[in-house]
Amino acid sequence: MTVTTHVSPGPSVTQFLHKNVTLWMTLQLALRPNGVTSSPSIVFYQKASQCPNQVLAANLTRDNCTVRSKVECAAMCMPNLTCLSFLFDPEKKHCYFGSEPSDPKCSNMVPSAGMQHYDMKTACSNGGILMTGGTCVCPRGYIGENCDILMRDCDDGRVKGKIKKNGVYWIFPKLSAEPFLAYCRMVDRPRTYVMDRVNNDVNFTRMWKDYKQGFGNVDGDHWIGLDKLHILTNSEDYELRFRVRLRSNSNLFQFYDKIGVDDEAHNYRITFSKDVVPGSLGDCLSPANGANFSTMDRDNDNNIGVHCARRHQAGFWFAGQDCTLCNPTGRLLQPDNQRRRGIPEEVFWTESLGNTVPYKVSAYLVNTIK
Ligand SMILES: [Ca+2]
Repeated sequence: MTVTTHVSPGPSVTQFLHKNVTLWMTLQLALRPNGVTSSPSIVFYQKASQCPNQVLAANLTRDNCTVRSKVECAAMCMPNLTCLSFLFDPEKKHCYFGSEPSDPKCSNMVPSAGMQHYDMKTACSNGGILMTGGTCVCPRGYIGENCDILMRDCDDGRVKGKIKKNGVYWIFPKLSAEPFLAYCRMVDRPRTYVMDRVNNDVNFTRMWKDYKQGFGNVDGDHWIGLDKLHILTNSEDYELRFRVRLRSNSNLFQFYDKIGVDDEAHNYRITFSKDVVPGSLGDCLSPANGANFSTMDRDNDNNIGVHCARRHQAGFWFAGQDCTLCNPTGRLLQPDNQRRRGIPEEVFWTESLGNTVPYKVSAYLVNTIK
């Protein structure tokens, strides 16, 4: 019998161990124990990361051989179809084989400071596909070695899940009761989109209910919804970034740090750091720091004589005598001459843009570097 074994955790094993996630062991058998040559097969074993310092309680068979390492235990477990897990006793150098894996809630396990427990990996969770090498290709939004967790936001998916492809993902922020869809751009500082207006095929002149729940196509023009924005901004520390694209295709940006959006009972009041650094786009929101959200059917602005949302045909954080310095959710007219028409309902940005009209508008959250 020729058994070639190698521990194959890859270069990031130290990182994994520090994070107490999973240790991978890859075994390759060139020859079956009965002497019959077969194509190499690979089985993967993993530590039950959800059950640290615990081992299987029952259904164990001890092998009396002395082994050098857990890799040898894995090599003995692998060809036995009833062996679904094993324990390695590093002190006595013995293997114990289990006919069951650890329960996800660790209910069939007992504490053990010394022994090490490994489960055979037979599949990936949540519809993930097991690839050669033991990695799982996870469905959108799922991350982790087994696709067993959903990413909290786009940044989480990029950093922990190593996801590089832009698109729509399920995210599950800390304070959310359920996962929801978000558009992610997986750039160096990943963006969780709040709104996108690039195709100009979705009407943004909408009522309270729509702005609350979100509308449009998550992979196209859309508004994520104020309830989700409230959950996101209370779950992590973010900067809110606005991007305006001009007809010339040049992009202009404005950032707002420490962004917070209150809940519906407080009219989705917006707050952010008072230290606003004017970007290439220019500051619009500063006069609205602390303002309520208003829509066509809800006048929550503090302008007594004017229903600002109706004036601007938009849903936004309007406040003060002038209602707003910009109107990113107004009517996107995209005129050929690139000039503002001068009507309150059109999309416009601040005086920093002069009469130049935005052609595309996006807003997204970027995680603050701690
Ligand atoms: Ca008013």
